[in-house]
Amino acid sequence: MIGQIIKQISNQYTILTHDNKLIEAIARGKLRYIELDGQSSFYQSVSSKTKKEMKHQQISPKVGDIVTYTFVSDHYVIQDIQPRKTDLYRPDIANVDQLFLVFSATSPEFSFVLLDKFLTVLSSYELNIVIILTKTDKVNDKDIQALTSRLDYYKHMGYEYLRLNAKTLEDKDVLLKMLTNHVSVIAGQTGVGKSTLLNGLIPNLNLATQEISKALGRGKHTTRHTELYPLNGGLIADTPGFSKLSFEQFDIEALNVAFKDFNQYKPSCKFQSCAHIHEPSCGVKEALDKGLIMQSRYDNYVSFYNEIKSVKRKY
Ligand SMILES: Nc1nc2c(ncn2[C@@H]2O[C@H](COP(=O)(O)OP(=O)(O)O)[C@@H](O)[C@H]2O)c(=O)[nH]1
Ligand SMILES: [Mg+2]
Ligand SMILES: [Zn+2]
Repeated sequence: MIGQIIKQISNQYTILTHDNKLIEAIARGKLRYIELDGQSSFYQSVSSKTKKEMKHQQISPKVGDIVTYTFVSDHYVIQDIQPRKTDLYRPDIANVDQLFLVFSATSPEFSFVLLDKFLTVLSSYELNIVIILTKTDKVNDKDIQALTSRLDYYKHMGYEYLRLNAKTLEDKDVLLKMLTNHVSVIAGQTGVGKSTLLNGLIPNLNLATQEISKALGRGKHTTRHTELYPLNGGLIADTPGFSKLSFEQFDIEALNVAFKDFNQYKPSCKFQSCAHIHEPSCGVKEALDKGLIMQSRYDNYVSFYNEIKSVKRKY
C-alpha cells in the first residue's frame, strides 16, 4: 500500500492514501537508504548481504514522503520511503515542487532584500517559485503600481506573481489552478497573511491568524508544526517561515546562478572572473547604469556577495 505523509507528531504519521483516505501509521526505527539495480529506496529491514551493498545513510520518514506501509496485527507500519524529489529543511518537508513566497504590500512593508535572499538561497532547488502580494486592499493604487512594476522585472526572470487580498480572495481561481497536482509550501514573514490565505482556500481549516504587532510582541509564530493539507488535487503547507535564511551552505558560484538577470550582460565583462563589483569594463555595471538591471537587485547582489565571502572566511 502506498501513500504520502501529510502530518507527523513524533513517531505518529498521518498518511493520505492513494485512494484519498487518511490513516495513522508508525515507523519503526530509522529506514535505510538503499540502491539496488539502479533503483534507490529507503528500507527498514534488509538482508545482511544487501546491507553490505547499501549506502550508510539512515533517515526517518517526514512530511511529504511517499511511503509504502503494511498492516501489522492492529496498526499500520511504514515499510519504506521512496526517493525524495526535493528535500527541504526548515520547513522539513520532502517532495515540495512549488513555493509560494508571500509578501504583503504593507505591515510588514514589502522587503526586496528578503525576496532576493529567498530567491538566492532557494535557487539550488528545483522549485517553481510564485510570489504572492497580499494586503493590496490596504495601500493606494500608486503604491501598488510601484510594487508591481518592480515585480514585473521578476516576472521577466521567470517568477510569476499574483496580487491578492488574502481576506476576501476574489481572485483565488488562478491560485487554485496553480495548486493542482503540486506539493506546495507557503512561506514568508510573520503577519503577511499566509494563514489567512490558507483559511480562505480550505474550508473549516481555522488556522490561527494574528495581527503582526501581537505576533511580534509575544515573539512567537502562530503556526508551529508542519502539515500538508489536501487542496484541489494537490497538497499545501503553511510554515512558520524560513526562519533562518543563511548563506552558510552557499558559494559565489551559486550566487551567480541565482542572479540570472545578470547573465545576458556578462559576456561584455572584460575579465572572465569578473565579480561585477570593482572591476573595470564590467557588462553588468554598464547594464545597471543604463537602467537595465534593477538597482536593488544589484545592491542585494553586492551585499550577499560580501556576506558569503565573510561566512567563508570564518571556516
Ligand atoms: N486587509 C488585509 N489584511 C490581511 C490580509 N492578509 C492578512 N491580513 C491580516 O493580517 C494579519 C496577519 O495575518 P496572518 O494570516 O496571521 O499572517 P501569517 O503570519 O503570515 O500567517 C491578520 O490580522 C489578517 O487578518 C489582506 O490581504 N488584507
Ligand atoms: Mg500564520
Ligand atoms: Zn562584470
